[in-house]
Amino acid sequence: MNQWGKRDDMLVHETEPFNAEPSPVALARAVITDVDTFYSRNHGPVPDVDPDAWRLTVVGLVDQPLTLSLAELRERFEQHSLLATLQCAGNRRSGFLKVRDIPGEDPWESGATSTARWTGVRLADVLLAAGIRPEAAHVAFAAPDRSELADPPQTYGGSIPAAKALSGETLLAWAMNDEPLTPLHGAPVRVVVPGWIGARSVKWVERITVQAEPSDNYFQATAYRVLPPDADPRQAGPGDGISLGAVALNSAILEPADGAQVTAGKLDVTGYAFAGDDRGVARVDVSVDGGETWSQADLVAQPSPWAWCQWRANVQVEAGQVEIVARAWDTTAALQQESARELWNPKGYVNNSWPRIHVHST
Ligand SMILES: Nc1nc2c(c(=O)[nH]1)N[C@H]1C(S)=C(S)[C@@H](COP(=O)(O)O)O[C@H]1N2
Ligand SMILES: [Mo]
Repeated sequence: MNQWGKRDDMLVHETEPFNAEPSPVALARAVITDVDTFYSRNHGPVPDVDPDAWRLTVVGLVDQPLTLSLAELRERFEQHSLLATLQCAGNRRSGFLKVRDIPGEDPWESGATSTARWTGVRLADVLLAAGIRPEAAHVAFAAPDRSELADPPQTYGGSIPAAKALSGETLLAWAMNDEPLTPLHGAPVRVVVPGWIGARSVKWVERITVQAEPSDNYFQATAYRVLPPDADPRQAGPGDGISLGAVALNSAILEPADGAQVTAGKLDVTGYAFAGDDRGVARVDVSVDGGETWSQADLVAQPSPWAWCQWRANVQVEAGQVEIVARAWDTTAALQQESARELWNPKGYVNNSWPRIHVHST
C-alpha cells in the first residue's frame, strides 16, 4: 500500500501530482471498486483540509447564502447513497497515441474508470435551502488545490448545468464505500456528478456559486474540451472546442490481459461498458476475428443506473495469434465508434473506440 492508500500494483502515471489507475485484472475483480484500487486523477498537490475548520459556502443567485460546517451539512439534510461510476475523460487515451502523440497528457489505459457507493446529501437539497433563483443556469464548484498545469496557474473548479445540479443523483459526498473519504478522494466533502465526466466531480469542494454562465475556471473553460485535430492545444483559449459533460458510451476488455498466452478452445473474456447520464448499456458484442463476426456477451451486472455494466463472453479461440474486439450499444441504440483515428483530438479526451486486445493461443 502506498502513502495514498493505493495497492502497490497500480499503474502510476505521475507521483506529483498523483495520477494512478488499477490494473485491468484488479478492476475486473468486483462491481464496486475497493478504495485501494479506485483510480485517482489530480491536477495539483492533494490539499490537507482540516474537517473541523472546513466550511462549505453557497453563494451567487440564491436568496439565502449559506455557510455550513460538516456537522451542519449532515444534520440539516437527509442522507442519501448511490452507486456511481466515475470515468475520467482521459480514460483510454493510450489508444490515441498509436494514431498521433499527445505531449503533456498521461497515457491512461482503461483503468481511469471505477465504481463506488457514495454517501452524502443531495446537492439539490442544499440549493433549495439556499433559495436558488429561477434565473440560475449553472452551478460552479471551487476547490483549494492549486494546479500549475492550468494557464494561468489556479485552483481547481468546474460547473454543471442547474438541471443536473438539481437532479436527485448529484451528491455532496463525505463517504466512499461506507468509509469517510480519504484525503486523495476529496475529504472531507466532494461533489459526485453521476454519469458526467470525472472532472466535474470536484474534490475538496469549499464554494458553490449559482450563476448564469458556466464556470470560467481553466478546467471548465479551456481544458476538458475536444478540439479539432489540427488545433494547437497550447493556443486554445476559453470556449474553444466541445465542452465535455455527460459521459459518452464506452467499453473496455479487462480479461484476458492484452498480450496474454491462453489455451486454445473456450475462453472467458470480461470487461465493462458504461453509458453516461440517463443512458444505459443495452448490448455488448465480442468478436474473435477482428470484427467480421460477433457474438453477444452476457451483461453480468449493472448495479445502478449510474454505474458501469460488467460483461462476460465465452468465446472459441483457435491456436495462433487472435485479436479480440468488443463494442457496446446503449439504450438509444447508439454504437461505439470503430476506430480511434476519427476520434483523435489534441488533448486526447473520450477515446471510446472499440477496445481491441491480442492474445497468443496455444
Ligand atoms: N479539486 C479537484 N477535484 C477534482 C480533480 C482535481 O484535480 N482537483 N480532478 C478531477 C478529475 S479530472 C477526475 S477524473 C476525478 C477523479 O476522482 P478521484 O481522484 O477520486 O478518482 O476528480 C475530479 N475532481
Ligand atoms: Mo478526469
